[in-house]
Amino acid sequence: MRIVVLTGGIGGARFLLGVRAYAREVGAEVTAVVNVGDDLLLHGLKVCPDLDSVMYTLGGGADPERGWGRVGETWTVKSELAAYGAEPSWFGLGDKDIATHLVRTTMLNAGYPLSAVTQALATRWEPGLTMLPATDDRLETHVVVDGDQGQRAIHFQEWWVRYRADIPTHRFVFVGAETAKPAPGVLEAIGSADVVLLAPSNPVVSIAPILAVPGLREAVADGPAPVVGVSPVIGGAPVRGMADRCLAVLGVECSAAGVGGLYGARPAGGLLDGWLVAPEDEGTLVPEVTVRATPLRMTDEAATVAMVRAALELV
Ligand code: GDP
Ligand code: FO1
Ligand code: CA
Repeated sequence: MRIVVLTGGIGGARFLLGVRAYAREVGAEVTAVVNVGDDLLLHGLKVCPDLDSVMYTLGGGADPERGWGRVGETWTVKSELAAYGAEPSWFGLGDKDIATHLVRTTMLNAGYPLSAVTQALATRWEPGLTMLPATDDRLETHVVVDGDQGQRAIHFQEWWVRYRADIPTHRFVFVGAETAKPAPGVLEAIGSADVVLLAPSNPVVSIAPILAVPGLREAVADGPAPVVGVSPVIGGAPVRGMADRCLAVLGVECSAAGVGGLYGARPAGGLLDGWLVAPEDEGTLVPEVTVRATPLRMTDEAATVAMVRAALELV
């Protein structure tokens, strides 16, 4: 059995812990197609937050409280940069994390594509599944906000971390998406999958940038595998993070029905065959999609495995 998961960072990484455990039980192969829209170049270093959240979480090196970055992190470089007045001061790289970015940036500068670099980094962390960036090409989420002289676009991280998604916002732009190509192996994985799962990731800034890579949405929507999504919204609120603010920008209700409707039904040109919602959202309707309610809080691996099983039983 082959399972493909489209995923962002923290929520997706926790879901993948359950997918990996399930896959080990039944002998399945897992491929995670990971968002790169959050990526940024900082102090000359290429930082890939969602890839790193997945890699550190599956490799047992993630900080469980923060969700991003390394456990037992120290911040010497950050405070030295601050002493120089180096900007941006609103985004901090940990010392251990910086080693990852140094290796990644060195390899990228030597000409290796991000997918090859990701594979190389993963030899240390042994995530137990194949991690593929959605694309090797530059694809960055920018956010169009109100500025002093009309609208301006800022990087997603500035919007998310500096402004906490709490400024007048018009839209998201996936810079580079038009000419991006799916990374090697992505279309093949989707085309030979037995099931495609949409992790309970942020639909607007984690899943949408993956689907914005030309050919990728089509591969999922028109592919042979059934597609099941897991709601990141429970009882009208994201479990953590600011997906509510992202959905508001699109004018989509922050609810399991809202997110399910945003993905849409495959027969209606959308993505979903099945949609898993929490018991709090029992009765959610998404036209032409099989909806089932089951506990969706990823409190531990067993709870997450149960979610994965429920997702697979849906199709
Ligand atoms: P990010 O890239 O680090 O922001 O992480 P993702 O996009 O992969 O996941 C963020 C989403 O995960 C948020 O919208 C949360 O609501 C969702 N999430 C986090 N924990 C849980 C959980 O236990 N259950 C469910 N259903 N969703 C969760
Ligand atoms: N999030 C913050 O809120 N503040 C930070 O200073 C910060 C630094 C950071 C460094 C590396 C990394 O991989 C992630 C980091 N994050 C930080 C998390 C990240 O900004 C976002 O949560 C994600 O991009 C949204 O998925
Ligand atoms: Ca993300």
